[in-house]
Amino acid sequence: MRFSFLNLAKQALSAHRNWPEQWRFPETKASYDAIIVGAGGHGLGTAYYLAKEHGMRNIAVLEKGWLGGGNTGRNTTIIRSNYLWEESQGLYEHSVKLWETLSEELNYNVMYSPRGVMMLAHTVHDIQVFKRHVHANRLQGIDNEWLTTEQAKEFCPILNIEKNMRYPILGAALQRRGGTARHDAVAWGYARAASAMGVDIIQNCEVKGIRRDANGAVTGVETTKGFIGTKKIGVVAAGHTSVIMQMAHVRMPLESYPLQALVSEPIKPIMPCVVMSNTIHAYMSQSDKGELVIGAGTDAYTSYSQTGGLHITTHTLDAICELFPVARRMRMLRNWGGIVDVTPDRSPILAKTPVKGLYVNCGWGTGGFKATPGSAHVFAHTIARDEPHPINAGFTIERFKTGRLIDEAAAAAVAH
Ligand code: FAD
Ligand code: PYC
Repeated sequence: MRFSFLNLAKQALSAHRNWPEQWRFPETKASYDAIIVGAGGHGLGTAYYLAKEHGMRNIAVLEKGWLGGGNTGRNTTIIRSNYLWEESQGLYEHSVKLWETLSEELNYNVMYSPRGVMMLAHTVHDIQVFKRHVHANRLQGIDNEWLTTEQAKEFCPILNIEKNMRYPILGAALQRRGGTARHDAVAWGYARAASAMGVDIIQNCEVKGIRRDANGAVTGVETTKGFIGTKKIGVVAAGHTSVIMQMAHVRMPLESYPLQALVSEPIKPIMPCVVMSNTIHAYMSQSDKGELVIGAGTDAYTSYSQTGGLHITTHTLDAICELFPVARRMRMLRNWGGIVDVTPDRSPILAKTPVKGLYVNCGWGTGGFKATPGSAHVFAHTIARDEPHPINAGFTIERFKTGRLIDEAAAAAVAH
């Protein structure tokens, strides 16, 4: 189905059970060369690069809800590549470089804004960890620098640097090329460009089963719109990966948690950058619409709820009011949650699986938005060539058996 507002509206209406068959089940082909499960930024981007760089045009992206309605449309859009280990630096830096030219590439303004991401240190441990990251990044040619407390205040004048705070600010790590983008624009930009190359994007189409032949290779997916055949399936369904992989009897090292965020009423610009504090569980930036965008840590319990505990938000707002006293009289406009899937080493899985024809892209936890273009680019390579791109070669499922982990718990920058 081609990408147009009329077709999208038809698909949305087709969810209604009383519509005639031809409306409820708009044209899906009987089979595709590849099927991507999940129309978030990573899934749509994968379809785009499969079509553009690997000449695979007979592809479908299947989405149980609506395009970009998962974490892609629910996140706080922080982009950065200041991770610790070489594997992660390679992956996230690849992504930041693609962000820099993505609007031109897609002819769609994704509003990438490299306004700087500053991570606050409140303890001696924080200082040591962040300085280690600064050095590790600079050795790889990735920008990251250490700021004193006063320099941090100069970079973000609304920051409270009083010494009598609960957790005084002792310094900060700053990645100037880090920043933000517009979440739904990424999804729509990739969707439009993929569709123009012939990719089918099918909403209201939930994958309920994975069929395999006698040798174990995939042969297609059972969906709410019927069976669709394919020899290649890419699962890109953040938060729900374990459920889908279980359909092929693959057990994943993942846990799903709610993660939430909120925005204030819109105000004139007061904040020039992104500020994050893992230690006190809060981060903030200001959107181009003027809202203060505030994020919390994950809930303490696994769940598939897209809301999250209220006590988590109130804890975060306490921290925000202490860090930015100017926010104390602001009102909240709306809050929401998403479901993130988290691996034991807080790094993603981006790989082939033990099942022939089944590929998985998951485990981004609280931090996969920044990775959208880079992840999609190397995942498309992995699916098309049936082997990983050098950039994602280390992000296997097997590392949880061999012990060759990529521990990025400290770089996650959001409380887990
Ligand atoms: P999604 O956008 O979630 O797409 C997956 C899709 O799969 C969904 O649309 C879902 O409906 C679909 N699906 C699920 N099951 C099925 C099925 N059975 N059949 C068909 N479709 C299915 N990351 C950052 O880098 N920076 C941030 O600032 C940041 N902030 C965040 C704040 C919050 C509150 C949250 C929740 C997340 C945040 N993240 C952030 C993480 C980031 O949002 C995700 O890692 C990223 O968006 C994942 O993209 P995706 O395309 O893999 O998943
Ligand atoms: O990974 O930078 C990040 C992030 C910020 C907020 C949520 N995730």
